[in-house]
Amino acid sequence: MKIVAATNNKHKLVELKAILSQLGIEVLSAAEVGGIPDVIEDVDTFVGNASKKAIESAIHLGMPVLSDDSGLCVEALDGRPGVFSARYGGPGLDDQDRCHKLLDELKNCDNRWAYFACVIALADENGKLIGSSMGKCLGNISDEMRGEEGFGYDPLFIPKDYDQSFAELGEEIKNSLSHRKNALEKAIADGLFDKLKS
Ligand code: ITT
Repeated sequence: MKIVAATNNKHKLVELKAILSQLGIEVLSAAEVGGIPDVIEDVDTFVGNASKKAIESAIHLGMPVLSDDSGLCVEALDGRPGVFSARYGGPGLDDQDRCHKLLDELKNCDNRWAYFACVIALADENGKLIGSSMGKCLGNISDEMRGEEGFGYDPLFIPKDYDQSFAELGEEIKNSLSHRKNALEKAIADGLFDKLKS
Protein backbone atom coordinates (compact mmCIF):
# COMPACT_ATOMS: atom_id res chain seq x y z
CA MET A 1 0.00 0.00 0.00
CA LYS A 2 1.19 3.53 -0.85
CA ILE A 3 0.26 6.71 0.98
CA VAL A 4 1.46 10.30 0.71
CA ALA A 5 2.90 11.91 3.85
CA ALA A 6 1.56 15.48 3.88
CA THR A 7 4.52 17.02 5.64
CA ASN A 8 7.23 19.48 4.70
CA ASN A 9 9.32 18.38 7.68
CA LYS A 10 12.02 16.09 6.24
CA HIS A 11 12.85 14.61 9.65
CA LYS A 12 9.26 13.56 10.25
CA LEU A 13 9.23 12.02 6.78
CA VAL A 14 12.31 9.90 7.51
CA GLU A 15 10.76 8.65 10.76
CA LEU A 16 7.35 7.95 9.18
CA LYS A 17 9.02 6.04 6.32
CA ALA A 18 11.21 4.01 8.68
CA ILE A 19 8.36 3.03 11.02
CA LEU A 20 5.80 2.27 8.28
CA SER A 21 8.17 0.37 5.98
CA GLN A 22 8.44 -2.28 8.71
CA LEU A 23 4.67 -2.67 8.37
CA GLY A 24 4.68 -2.97 4.58
CA ILE A 25 3.32 0.54 3.95
CA GLU A 26 5.19 2.69 1.43
CA VAL A 27 5.25 6.39 2.21
CA LEU A 28 5.56 8.90 -0.63
CA SER A 29 7.07 12.30 0.09
CA ALA A 30 5.54 15.63 -0.89
CA ALA A 31 8.32 16.01 -3.48
CA GLU A 32 7.44 12.67 -5.09
CA VAL A 33 3.87 13.84 -5.77
CA GLY A 34 4.76 17.33 -7.00
CA GLY A 35 4.29 19.12 -3.67
CA ILE A 36 1.53 19.55 -1.11
CA PRO A 37 -0.62 22.62 -0.45
CA ASP A 38 0.38 25.10 2.25
CA VAL A 39 -2.24 24.33 4.89
CA ILE A 40 -2.77 27.00 7.55
CA GLU A 41 -2.53 25.33 10.97
CA ASP A 42 -4.96 27.55 12.84
CA VAL A 43 -6.74 24.97 15.00
CA ASP A 44 -5.75 24.80 18.67
CA THR A 45 -5.67 21.00 18.89
CA PHE A 46 -3.30 18.40 17.42
CA VAL A 47 -6.24 16.42 16.07
CA GLY A 48 -7.78 19.50 14.46
CA ASN A 49 -4.59 20.49 12.66
CA ALA A 50 -3.72 16.93 11.63
CA SER A 51 -7.22 16.42 10.19
CA LYS A 52 -7.09 19.71 8.33
CA LYS A 53 -3.69 18.90 6.81
CA ALA A 54 -4.85 15.43 5.72
CA ILE A 55 -8.17 16.57 4.21
CA GLU A 56 -6.84 19.61 2.32
CA SER A 57 -3.81 17.72 0.98
CA ALA A 58 -5.91 14.73 -0.15
CA ILE A 59 -8.37 17.02 -1.97
CA HIS A 60 -5.46 18.81 -3.67
CA LEU A 61 -3.66 15.60 -4.71
CA GLY A 62 -6.61 13.24 -5.31
CA MET A 63 -4.59 10.63 -3.43
CA PRO A 64 -4.78 9.01 0.03
CA VAL A 65 -2.85 11.07 2.55
CA LEU A 66 -1.39 10.68 6.01
CA SER A 67 -0.61 13.77 8.10
CA ASP A 68 1.24 14.26 11.39
CA ASP A 69 0.65 17.08 13.84
CA SER A 70 2.90 16.91 16.83
CA GLY A 71 4.58 18.87 19.58
CA LEU A 72 6.08 19.02 23.03
CA CYS A 73 3.84 19.66 26.06
CA VAL A 74 5.66 20.83 29.20
CA GLU A 75 3.81 20.50 32.50
CA ALA A 76 5.45 23.51 34.20
CA LEU A 77 4.38 25.65 31.23
CA ASP A 78 0.76 24.48 31.34
CA GLY A 79 1.29 22.33 28.26
CA ARG A 80 3.16 24.86 26.14
CA PRO A 81 4.56 24.97 23.50
CA GLY A 82 2.09 22.19 22.54
CA VAL A 83 0.40 22.77 19.18
CA PHE A 84 2.60 25.84 18.74
CA SER A 85 5.86 23.85 19.02
CA ALA A 86 6.97 24.63 15.46
CA ARG A 87 6.32 28.36 16.01
CA TYR A 88 7.45 28.65 19.66
CA GLY A 89 9.34 31.92 20.21
CA GLY A 90 8.05 33.52 17.00
CA PRO A 91 9.18 33.61 13.38
CA GLY A 92 12.82 33.42 12.30
CA LEU A 93 13.94 30.98 15.01
CA ASP A 94 15.51 27.61 14.25
CA ASP A 95 15.35 24.38 16.28
CA GLN A 96 18.38 25.38 18.37
CA ASP A 97 16.93 28.80 19.21
CA ARG A 98 13.68 27.17 20.30
CA CYS A 99 15.54 24.71 22.52
CA HIS A 100 17.43 27.58 24.15
CA LYS A 101 14.21 29.50 24.68
CA LEU A 102 12.65 26.50 26.40
CA LEU A 103 15.70 26.07 28.63
CA ASP A 104 15.46 29.76 29.57
CA GLU A 105 11.78 29.44 30.43
CA LEU A 106 12.54 26.45 32.64
CA LYS A 107 15.56 28.00 34.37
CA ASN A 108 15.38 27.28 38.13
CA CYS A 109 12.31 25.12 37.57
CA ASP A 110 12.49 21.69 39.23
CA ASN A 111 9.44 20.29 37.46
CA ARG A 112 10.90 19.03 34.15
CA TRP A 113 7.99 16.71 33.35
CA ALA A 114 6.85 16.76 29.70
CA TYR A 115 5.47 14.63 26.93
CA PHE A 116 5.63 14.58 23.16
CA ALA A 117 2.28 14.16 21.42
CA CYS A 118 1.62 13.11 17.84
CA VAL A 119 -1.68 12.80 16.00
CA ILE A 120 -1.70 10.85 12.75
CA ALA A 121 -4.71 11.55 10.52
CA LEU A 122 -5.67 9.69 7.34
CA ALA A 123 -7.85 10.93 4.48
CA ASP A 124 -8.86 9.04 1.35
CA GLU A 125 -8.33 10.21 -2.24
CA ASN A 126 -11.61 12.18 -2.12
CA GLY A 127 -10.55 14.10 0.97
CA LYS A 128 -12.81 12.14 3.30
CA LEU A 129 -11.31 11.87 6.77
CA ILE A 130 -10.82 8.20 7.64
CA GLY A 131 -9.85 8.98 11.23
CA SER A 132 -7.00 9.94 13.52
CA SER A 133 -4.96 8.44 16.35
CA MET A 134 -2.86 10.05 19.06
CA GLY A 135 0.37 8.72 20.52
CA LYS A 136 2.39 10.11 23.41
CA CYS A 137 5.87 9.66 24.81
CA LEU A 138 6.45 10.68 28.42
CA GLY A 139 9.72 12.05 29.72
CA ASN A 140 11.68 14.95 31.17
CA ILE A 141 13.35 18.09 29.87
CA SER A 142 17.12 18.00 30.43
CA ASP A 143 19.14 20.93 31.81
CA GLU A 144 21.10 21.35 28.59
CA MET A 145 21.02 20.32 24.94
CA ARG A 146 22.49 16.86 24.47
CA GLY A 147 23.24 14.81 21.35
CA GLU A 148 23.39 15.41 17.63
CA GLU A 149 20.69 13.20 16.12
CA GLY A 150 17.03 13.83 15.44
CA PHE A 151 15.42 17.27 15.19
CA GLY A 152 13.33 19.84 17.01
CA TYR A 153 13.35 19.34 20.76
CA ASP A 154 15.10 15.93 20.62
CA PRO A 155 18.29 17.25 22.31
CA LEU A 156 16.20 18.28 25.34
CA PHE A 157 13.85 15.32 25.70
CA ILE A 158 14.84 12.40 27.92
CA PRO A 159 12.22 9.65 27.61
CA LYS A 160 10.99 8.04 30.81
CA ASP A 161 13.24 5.16 32.00
CA TYR A 162 16.21 6.49 29.98
CA ASP A 163 19.20 8.67 30.93
CA GLN A 164 19.92 10.02 27.46
CA SER A 165 18.03 12.43 25.21
CA PHE A 166 16.33 11.35 21.98
CA ALA A 167 19.19 13.11 20.15
CA GLU A 168 21.72 10.91 22.00
CA LEU A 169 19.70 7.70 21.76
CA GLY A 170 19.46 7.90 17.96
CA GLU A 171 16.90 7.01 15.33
CA GLU A 172 16.44 3.31 15.99
CA ILE A 173 15.70 3.66 19.70
CA LYS A 174 13.62 6.81 19.20
CA ASN A 175 11.50 5.09 16.54
CA SER A 176 10.87 2.15 18.84
CA LEU A 177 9.27 4.25 21.58
CA SER A 178 8.36 7.66 20.20
CA HIS A 179 5.01 9.48 20.16
CA ARG A 180 5.06 9.02 16.35
CA LYS A 181 5.58 5.26 16.66
CA ASN A 182 2.78 5.06 19.25
CA ALA A 183 0.38 7.09 17.10
CA LEU A 184 1.08 4.94 14.03
CA GLU A 185 0.68 1.74 16.02
CA LYS A 186 -2.65 2.96 17.35
CA ALA A 187 -3.77 3.96 13.83
CA ILE A 188 -3.00 0.43 12.67
CA ALA A 189 -4.69 -1.17 15.72
CA ASP A 190 -7.74 1.05 15.15
CA GLY A 191 -7.91 -0.27 11.58
CA LEU A 192 -7.45 3.12 9.90
CA PHE A 193 -5.13 1.76 7.21
CA ASP A 194 -7.53 -1.16 6.55
CA LYS A 195 -10.43 1.28 6.12
CA LEU A 196 -8.38 3.17 3.56
CA LYS A 197 -7.74 0.01 1.55
CA SER A 198 -11.39 -1.12 1.48
P1 ITT B 1 4.47 19.79 8.88
O1 ITT B 1 3.32 20.61 9.44
O2 ITT B 1 4.79 20.14 7.46
O3 ITT B 1 4.27 18.33 9.08
P2 ITT B 1 5.98 20.95 11.07
O4 ITT B 1 7.39 20.77 11.55
O5 ITT B 1 5.48 22.36 10.92
O6 ITT B 1 5.82 20.15 9.70
P3 ITT B 1 4.08 20.54 13.21
O7 ITT B 1 3.26 21.73 12.88
O8 ITT B 1 3.40 19.26 13.59
O9 ITT B 1 5.04 20.14 12.00
O10 ITT B 1 5.11 20.96 14.36
C1 ITT B 1 5.77 19.99 15.05
C2 ITT B 1 6.93 20.61 15.81
O11 ITT B 1 7.02 19.95 17.09
C3 ITT B 1 8.23 20.32 15.10
O12 ITT B 1 8.57 21.35 14.21
C4 ITT B 1 9.21 20.17 16.26
O13 ITT B 1 9.62 21.43 16.70
C5 ITT B 1 8.33 19.54 17.34
N1 ITT B 1 8.38 18.07 17.26
C6 ITT B 1 7.40 17.22 16.83
N2 ITT B 1 7.81 15.95 16.85
C7 ITT B 1 9.08 15.98 17.28
C8 ITT B 1 10.06 15.00 17.49
O14 ITT B 1 9.83 13.72 17.20
N3 ITT B 1 11.25 15.37 17.94
C9 ITT B 1 11.52 16.66 18.22
N4 ITT B 1 10.66 17.67 18.03
C10 ITT B 1 9.45 17.34 17.56
